[in-house]
Amino acid sequence: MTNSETNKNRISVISIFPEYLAPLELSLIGKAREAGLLEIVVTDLRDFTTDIHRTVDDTPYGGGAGMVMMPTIWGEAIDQSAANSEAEIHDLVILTPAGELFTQAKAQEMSTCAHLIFACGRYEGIDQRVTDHYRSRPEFRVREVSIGDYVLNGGEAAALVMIEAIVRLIPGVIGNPASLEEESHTISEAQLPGALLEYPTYTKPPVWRELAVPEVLTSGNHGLIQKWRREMALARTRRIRGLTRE
Ligand code: JFE
Repeated sequence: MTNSETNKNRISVISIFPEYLAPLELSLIGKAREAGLLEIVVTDLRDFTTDIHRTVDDTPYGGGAGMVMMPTIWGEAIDQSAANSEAEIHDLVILTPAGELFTQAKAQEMSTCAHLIFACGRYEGIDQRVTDHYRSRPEFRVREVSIGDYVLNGGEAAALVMIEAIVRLIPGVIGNPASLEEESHTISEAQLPGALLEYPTYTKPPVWRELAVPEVLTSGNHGLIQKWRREMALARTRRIRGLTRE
């Protein structure tokens, strides 16, 4: 049983920079929250510190540059986030450049989770025992996730990217169901190794800076348009992704 058929989806985000998550109030995600389709709870990791300096990091065992986030503080924050949710399973997402790559297929899967918890680290990341501990608890599913092969300063921007990709797939969130339906071809193809890129799109005016809209699109011949779009998608896919298909 998936959550979207029963409860409201909850997303928790834990960070030392909760203000970084302010965009979650805006646009599509903000409207989904207002409509009661989705609950987003942003927590300041420093609320779980116990010392006067509100310390969340310490030097790495074994030496090396930078600081590592302490498992004690993260454990308290994640436990509270789970305790405040009615979900039976908590999907803990730990952002890291060393994680499995986030894809459309994973966004689709995560859009059915009752309670997603995003752990946004900073510095050199979070003590590995946080991942290992929650993997040993049956009420948690733990994934270490990367949004791409480049290094960010922390997990917050990666969490924003993932949440945007996930939330638009929750039933009822997108205002225009046709745009998701049309995309369903793309979604199923995006999961295949030979994914097809989108064809180019045009709107008015018919000529702009001496560039005309391709004639086929104004022909009214829908069969020809479909064939042209598929050919453009294939050509673009070969050119950009270097794939040889069909
Ligand atoms: C954190 C950092 C050098 C981490 C752990 C927490 N796709 C993606 N790129 N970067 C991240 C995700 C990411 C996510 C969380 C993060 C980066 N950093 C910085 C720097 C090595 C690291 O290894 C801290």
